[in-house]
Amino acid sequence: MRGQGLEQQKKAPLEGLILRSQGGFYQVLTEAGELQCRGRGRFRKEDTQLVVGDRVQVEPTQEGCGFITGLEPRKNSLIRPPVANIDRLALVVSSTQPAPNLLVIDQLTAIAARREIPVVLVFTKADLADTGPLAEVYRKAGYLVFQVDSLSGAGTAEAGALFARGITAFCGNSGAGKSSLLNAIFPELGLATGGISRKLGRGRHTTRHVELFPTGQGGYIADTPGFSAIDFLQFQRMPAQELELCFPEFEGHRERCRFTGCSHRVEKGCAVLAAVEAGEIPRSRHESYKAIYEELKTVKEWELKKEGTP
Ligand SMILES: Nc1nc2c(ncn2[C@@H]2O[C@H](COP(=O)(O)OP(=O)(O)OP(=O)(O)O)[C@@H](O)[C@H]2O)c(=O)[nH]1
Ligand SMILES: [Mg+2]
Ligand SMILES: [Zn+2]
Repeated sequence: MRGQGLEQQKKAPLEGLILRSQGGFYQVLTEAGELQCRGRGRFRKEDTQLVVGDRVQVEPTQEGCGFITGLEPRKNSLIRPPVANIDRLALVVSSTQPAPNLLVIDQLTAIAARREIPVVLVFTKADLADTGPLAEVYRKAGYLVFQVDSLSGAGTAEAGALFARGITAFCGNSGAGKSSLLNAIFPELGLATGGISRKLGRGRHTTRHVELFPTGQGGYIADTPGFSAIDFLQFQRMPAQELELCFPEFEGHRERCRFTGCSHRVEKGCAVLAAVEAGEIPRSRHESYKAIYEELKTVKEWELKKEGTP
């Protein structure tokens, strides 16, 4: 009897947070420290994919190891980067080298809005280009914006104060400066950056996989590999008529269009178009809206069904 009790005690599942996922192994932070885990049961199969940020139940086995046996419902999730339960998405955008692609930024802000994930924008390389005009567009659209020079550290403290708490996923093109920004804010991370990798001859995509790093102040940050625009166009579709809900600056205007079902592209009496003309809605944002709308309109029903969680 006593032996059985001990056995049960030993097997009592622990609550954990997936910090890293690589090659079928998950590094899970539990009250008993970090455990290297594999999935058990349905988590071994491809249909329930576990991602970084997942809250899970773990059965410890031998020293430092365990099995994942349960998954808590997700608050939210992204497919690329594959991460769950984030408090915000930080879009890291290079103001130059590489030049910013506003359409890509606006696609990402729309996807995040669709998934009810708050977005902040960080414009990097402020030492090389004037980030002011870009910052103005996105402040006007209602986003929180930071302008940083990660090499000198200018502007990074303000951003760091926000990122210290909660879970922040960083997202942006390869070379945008995600790892450099994180190193400026959290020097103890020592993340590899483009400059270093070129010396090692590894080429693009310095960051290889998603990983949560503790900030030391209760929060976590996820450095993610750079992406190409295709990744999210293919995987995260939405009906074109619902795109207007993903542009926060349309609110207060789109309700006042003359026709219900107005697509805010060409219609007479469109209050969104009027706001663009009046300079109240940034023109580049509206251009992106139209481009994404056209793209979404061509999506077939079976493709819409693909929208979902990993
Ligand atoms: N001048 C200047 N250079 C920067 C700044 N931020 C990053 N860089 C440089 O830009 C290059 C790319 O930076 P990374 O931090 O590796 O970019 P990344 O977004 O992490 O790239 P991936 O890991 O490939 O996705 C490096 O050579 C950095 O030194 C900045 O604020 N100013
Ligand atoms: Mg990187
Ligand atoms: Zn309209």
